[in-house]
Amino acid sequence: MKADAFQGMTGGNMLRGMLVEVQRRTATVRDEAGKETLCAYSPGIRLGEFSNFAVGDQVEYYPGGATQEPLITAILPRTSKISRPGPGERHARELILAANVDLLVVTVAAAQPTFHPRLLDRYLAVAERFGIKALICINKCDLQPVIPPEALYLETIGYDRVACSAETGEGLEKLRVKLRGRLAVLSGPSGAGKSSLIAALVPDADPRIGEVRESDGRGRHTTTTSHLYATPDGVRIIDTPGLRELGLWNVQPAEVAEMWRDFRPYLGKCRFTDCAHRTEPDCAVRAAVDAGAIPDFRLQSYYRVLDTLSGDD
Ligand SMILES: Nc1nc2c(ncn2[C@@H]2O[C@H](COP(=O)(O)OP(=O)(O)OP(=O)(O)O)[C@@H](O)[C@H]2O)c(=O)[nH]1
Ligand SMILES: [Mg+2]
Ligand SMILES: [Zn+2]
Repeated sequence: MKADAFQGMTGGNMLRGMLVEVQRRTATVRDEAGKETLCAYSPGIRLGEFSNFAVGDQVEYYPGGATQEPLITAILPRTSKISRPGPGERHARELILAANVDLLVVTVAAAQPTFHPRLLDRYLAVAERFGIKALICINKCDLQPVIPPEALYLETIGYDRVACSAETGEGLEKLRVKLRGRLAVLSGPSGAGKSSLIAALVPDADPRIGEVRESDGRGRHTTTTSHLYATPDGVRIIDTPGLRELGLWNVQPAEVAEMWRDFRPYLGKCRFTDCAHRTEPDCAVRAAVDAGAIPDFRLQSYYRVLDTLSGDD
């Protein structure tokens, strides 16, 4: 359909809104006032570099009329994205999981599932890769109130943190203040309590919440699609599935080291320019670890991500 023909049909009555949920044939658009409209995609739309429609995308849409169903007609440029590899051969295509977010809330549990610093580091690296500010959210502090030393260290290198409990409500007000005025995405392993936090923060939200399996203490991948929730007081937050594949593929080892912000002062100072900071002699990063300037867990979590890239994990 030609653009002007479409304009004629809709009377030029186009609106702007943000995608709150994306399905194969339809997407839900939310306008400024909070009104949601289920729209089909305009057949003529070309996604090109946008790859796919994603939660958080700003779109133009026609809200529907007597002869025409609601239709999304255009997608507007993104300020940011987070993505994962798409299905198929060598993950050639990227799949955008959320667009235009300006805060990545790395959500982990203080216990159940067990706290692993390498998971925190992995998600922080994702934020670094996509140039999005990160906030560490340690949930389930009702089960384990002591802040892990690794999280204390991460604060010293500039990562903001909040400890909270979706169960008791502790720390939620602090979290709410940090979320206000932003478009945030909750990311982190399955079972950390992302959906539970949404349910506690957003009135009327009713996300699915799943038990942590008793047998292995892991989450059950309860959330399967991303969804954007909003409150009247300016909190906009996207719930996502706990995805391992998030963000860190199709990158070179040298790029991975850049995502460890405490490594940066030492990069380029190793004897070998292509140093992977493993066993090479005169490695400035390992020297910094040996000297206690960087804790060992950071090196271990960096190795873990490198191993994942080469398929050993
Ligand atoms: N004790 C305690 N349990 C919690 C807390 N937050 C969530 N849970 C429980 O943890 C389990 C997993 O919660 P979900 O909110 O489904 O976790 P999720 O991060 O959304 O998991 P996925 O959707 O699978 O990625 C549920 O049994 C929740 O009741 C908390 O603060 N304290
Ligand atoms: Mg969930
Ligand atoms: Zn090195």
